[in-house]
Amino acid sequence: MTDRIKNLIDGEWVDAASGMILESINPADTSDVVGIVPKSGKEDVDAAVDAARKAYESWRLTPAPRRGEIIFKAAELLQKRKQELGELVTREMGKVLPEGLGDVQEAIEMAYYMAGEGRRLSGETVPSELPNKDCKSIRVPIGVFALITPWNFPTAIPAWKIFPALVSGNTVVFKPSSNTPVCATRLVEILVEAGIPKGVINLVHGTGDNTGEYLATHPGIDGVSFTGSTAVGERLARVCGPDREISCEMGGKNAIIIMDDAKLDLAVEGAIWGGFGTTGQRCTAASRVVVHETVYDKFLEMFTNAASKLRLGNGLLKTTDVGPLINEAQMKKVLDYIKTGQKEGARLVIGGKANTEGDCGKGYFIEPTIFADVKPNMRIAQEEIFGPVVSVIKASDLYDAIRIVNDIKYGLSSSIYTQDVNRSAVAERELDTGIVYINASTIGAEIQLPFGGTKKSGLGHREAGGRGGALDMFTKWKVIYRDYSGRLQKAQIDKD
Ligand code: UN1
Repeated sequence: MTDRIKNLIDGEWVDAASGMILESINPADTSDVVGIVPKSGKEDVDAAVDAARKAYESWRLTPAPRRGEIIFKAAELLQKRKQELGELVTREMGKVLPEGLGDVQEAIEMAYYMAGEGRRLSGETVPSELPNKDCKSIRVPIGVFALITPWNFPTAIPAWKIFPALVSGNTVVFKPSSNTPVCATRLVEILVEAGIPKGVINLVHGTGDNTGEYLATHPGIDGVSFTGSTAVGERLARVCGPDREISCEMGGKNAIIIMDDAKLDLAVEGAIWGGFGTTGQRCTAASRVVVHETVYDKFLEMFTNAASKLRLGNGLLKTTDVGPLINEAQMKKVLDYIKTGQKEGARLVIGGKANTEGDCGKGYFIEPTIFADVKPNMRIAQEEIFGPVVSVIKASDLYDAIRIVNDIKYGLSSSIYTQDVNRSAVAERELDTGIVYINASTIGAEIQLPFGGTKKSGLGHREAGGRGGALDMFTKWKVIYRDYSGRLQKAQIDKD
């Protein structure tokens, strides 16, 4: 069944003013059209921004606990519909069903967490230097936010942005990826059902270069939160200029270090999950594995053996371990990187080609691919591929491994497998990434802690929860001094 999707503008579900449309296609079976969605243009974005501006005046004054209650209701609705929404994630994006359900679960967790923030959003009260005077800092909303999200977490990443933006008192114009518009629409429908007032969230479908960039640079927008490639994020930051808030969560080239004392079985499982989970299409994917030379051959043999058992297919089937790539362009990009790796002299040990056998011929499938003897400076070891391709690199000791992991333009996540507490402490201190895992893979961040990276992996504020997380993205600080002495008191001057 094909869903006929609309934009949501000022509480009304509407088509694009131009009547233009886009199709959302199931990447595991390209004959399955998941949705037909509006291809929005300037007029649609203008109307959405206007609606959000109007709604901001009452939403910012709605008590935060009340805003949180709507989000709590949305969490309950997401929970109730988890199965149906998880299946939709798999159908529209391709990841295997347990991961489709995990995508929805991440949104549920974020919704509960941010609903609670409605009763915190805490600032500080501190004593004043002067008598009969008090001082406090409070968080205030920023205004109207443009939220631009990718396709690899079609429910979770929108939830990471929408819930904290709304609980903080901002209103929103949401432009999801044109690859996963139906998942995005379901999430917005749930917020409507949960009682979000009209205009507080507006949804415009369309492509990044037209709709997304026009929205981000719109004069009625006060802040932008974007997740996607480093190239697009940096471009947006440039075109947006300095007069609006912008945070971008961008690329990664994450690495697992495997030391000679690691539990190899566990490390292999972590490398498989990090490298081939979500078909390698996570910004946290473990696309490099840096292995201590004494266990290098053994690890490579075990890793290759485990990868050879992975079954490609439609993610809705229980027998599938690895789903498709999102679209033809992405498939071509990954195949080009595989060719580049071969030309650079890396040793292809498994995979390396598209799979068009049987039902795989209906979609965009590439065999899980491992390159061995990769040199750290090769392009396949430096650039984000966003596909099921892992580079295995040899290291002589812990410091050599850390140097290899850090010697890259990205800094999102990293991991080390070791049984030695001292080595893990050194790695924790030295790895220059926003997230470090010990004896776990590079994927699977939890929502109650800040998410994001160093260097070209992130710009602006971190996402998700906790101190230093999304509330910093979606609020600004205001400091209030109240003097009830009834006389002029001069800070710094009235001091004997
Ligand atoms: C992403 O790939 O863009 O830590 C986000 C993880 C997930 C989020 C990934 N919780 O892998």
